[in-house]
Amino acid sequence: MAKAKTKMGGTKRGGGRQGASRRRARMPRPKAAAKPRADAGSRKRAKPRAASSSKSTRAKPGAGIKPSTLPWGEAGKALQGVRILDFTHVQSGPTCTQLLGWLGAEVIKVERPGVGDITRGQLRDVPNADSLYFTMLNHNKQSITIDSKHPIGRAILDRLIERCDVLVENFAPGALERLGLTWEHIHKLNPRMIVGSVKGFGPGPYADCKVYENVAQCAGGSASTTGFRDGPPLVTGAQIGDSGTGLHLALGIVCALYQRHRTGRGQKVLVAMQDGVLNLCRVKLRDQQRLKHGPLAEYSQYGESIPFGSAVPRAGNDSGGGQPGWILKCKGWEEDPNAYLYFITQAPVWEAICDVIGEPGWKTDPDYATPSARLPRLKQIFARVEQWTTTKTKLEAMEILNRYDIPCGPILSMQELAEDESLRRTGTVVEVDHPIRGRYLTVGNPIKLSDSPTEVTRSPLLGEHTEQILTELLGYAPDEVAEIKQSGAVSAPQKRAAAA
Ligand code: CAO
Repeated sequence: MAKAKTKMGGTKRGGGRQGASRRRARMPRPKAAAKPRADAGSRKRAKPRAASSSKSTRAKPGAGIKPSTLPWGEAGKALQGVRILDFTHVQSGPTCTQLLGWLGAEVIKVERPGVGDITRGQLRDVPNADSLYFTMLNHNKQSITIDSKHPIGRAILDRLIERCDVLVENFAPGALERLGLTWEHIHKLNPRMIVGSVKGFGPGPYADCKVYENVAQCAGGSASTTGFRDGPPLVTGAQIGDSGTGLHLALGIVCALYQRHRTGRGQKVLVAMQDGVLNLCRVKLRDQQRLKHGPLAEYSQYGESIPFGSAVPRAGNDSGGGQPGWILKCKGWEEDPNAYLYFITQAPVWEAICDVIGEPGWKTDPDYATPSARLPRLKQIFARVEQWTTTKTKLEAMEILNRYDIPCGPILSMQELAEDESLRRTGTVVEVDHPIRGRYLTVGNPIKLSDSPTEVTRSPLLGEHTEQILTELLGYAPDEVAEIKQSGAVSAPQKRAAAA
């Protein structure tokens, strides 16, 4: 597999998840193929201690292990040894399992034969190649095709459940249970299994709804607080409903793995997209409560003497914190839709701001000298600052403002981010090779661990690892694999028809 290596911590070589999995693949096949490994998820697992013992609950997993003497970045990956059964599709679930894969987990993606994750074919830019939608969310995974509703497919899944540490799914509510994969069934097969789920809503009136990104943004409080006061609610480009929930789920899973060291048992981890979005909008729930005690003085509508209603209003480009900010035009704005800069009138650097924009008198003028005096005049102040920013490009302005620690941010386009050399150096933007689409650009792992460098490997082709997983991981003999293929449990319907 093509790898785009991303390093940090001063090392040039890493253990390599793929390498690790290849090494595992060469190990002799387990005798009694169906026998699960006893130490799923941890190579050397101490006997689980009774969770009720106060002594044991204080025990630190891994305490007593001597610090590795291997060079930084060469002591394996953070989640090495963790095997994920990945039932995810579209964006929220795949974000979670991709992240776990980047952190070193072995991720086995189960896909419907002949079809796969629906995003393989969505928004296709290259004929017959998996879409960027799919490739950019499914790095560092293997793909096995299984018809989960076929009895033999179900038997294969049971074997996988026995051998994995975590099952992750984001099916519609009830779909996993309809497949027969209830918590009771899974837990009976593998008491150590952690089951991570994304759903649109938590238990309650909407629990049965299917949910996509923008639905979650609307239901989680983001849309009602995004946009301009006199316009309709807006959704954001950041995928806080899907990717945001996937990130929350990944954290929950890692915590459950950690807790399992003490308890010896798995648990369910649920993140509802509405909850994930609301968590990201918590400052707006803060403001909702502040409203009871008076107007929100840092919102520009306060300065404009527009009364507040009973719910938090949309605040345009007002800064979310107590430091007033706004997006200002820069040189070239007439032609370039991204020639803008976010400018914050942070109180401690107010005097420097006055000097930079050429208004030294504002330093002592009682109408401008204090934050509270400025609040009713923010519109006028930003108009004056904009007179200055329109004489500079956004990067020139940033360079000057940074000299005085004046907080600001250029509005960077996707084109600029794609070409940004520093993001490529850190591995936040990486190029990956794909056998059908060729080289493409993707976002690498934004989480940098100094002892667990990330290697971004390309997304798998549909069913690319089916045979390998059946034989090497699940221990099926060649004649059994032939029978499985013949049964149609792992092949596309047209192949099944041909086989019949
Ligand atoms: N073999 C056989 N059947 C399979 C299969 C396989 N390998 N993989 C999936 N299926 C089946 C499921 O079992 C389900 O069957 P039933 O309807 O009979 O139970 C069926 O495929 C459809 O699954 P689904 O309902 O999850 O998919 P959908 O396209 O209808 O809905 C989505 C998609 C995302 C709306 C829904 O899955 C959902 O609400 N998920 C939870 C919230 C979520 O993650 N949303 C984010 C999506 S990204 O924007």
